[in-house]
Amino acid sequence: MRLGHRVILALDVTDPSRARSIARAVKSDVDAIKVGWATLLSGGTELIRELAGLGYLLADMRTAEIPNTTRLIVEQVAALGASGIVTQGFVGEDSVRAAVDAAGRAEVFVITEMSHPGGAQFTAPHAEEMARISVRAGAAGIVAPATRPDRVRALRAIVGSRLILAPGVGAQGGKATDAIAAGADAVIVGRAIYDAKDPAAAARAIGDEIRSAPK
Ligand code: NUP
Repeated sequence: MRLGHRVILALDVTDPSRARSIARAVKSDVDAIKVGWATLLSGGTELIRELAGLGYLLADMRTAEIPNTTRLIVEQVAALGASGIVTQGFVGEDSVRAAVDAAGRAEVFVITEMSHPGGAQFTAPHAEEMARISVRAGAAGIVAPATRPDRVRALRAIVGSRLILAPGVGAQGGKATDAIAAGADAVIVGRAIYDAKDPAAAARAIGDEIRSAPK
């Protein structure tokens, strides 16, 4: 993933025509567009292929499966044209390795500690181990919580130069500049962009805020 704006749009929009128009409007102000199950189930694989044609598509199908099923899912997602694929770290090293192997040229990002309050219950106590697994398995990077910048900082110490993508900015209460200052390479932002009156302007504002933050 090449990062310029350091902003990734989470396009969790279940009206396919709205998803299409937001993606087109915002694509030059973000580094990637992330889609998950809600967008896939509402717009179908046709929409996913179309979005993949616009630029870097990060498919957040969040495989939490045994290695063989992980492989089958990741192969399908890669075939839709995704440049990046998100998988869960808590499934263990064998499943993470299966995702990396099946992804081919697509990059794999591993969720470590999740950004919502429940993420502190079970994922936080094991996030460091998940980060280590991600590095060993050859993942491109990890997903870590913008809602807890101190945790981003702790995980940065483990993953070295691998990418850290941080969701939880805006609607979940995190601040983009705090996450970046703590060591995130980019923030993942959904509602604060796609629910804005002008999604492109909202994306630009977050990118500008990151660019103008003191280093
Ligand atoms: O820990 C995570 N937290 C999180 O919010 C891992 C994620 N993949 N996400 C995703 O980031 C979530 O599913 C959504 O697509 C996006 C955040 O959206 P929003 O809270 O900015 O609307």
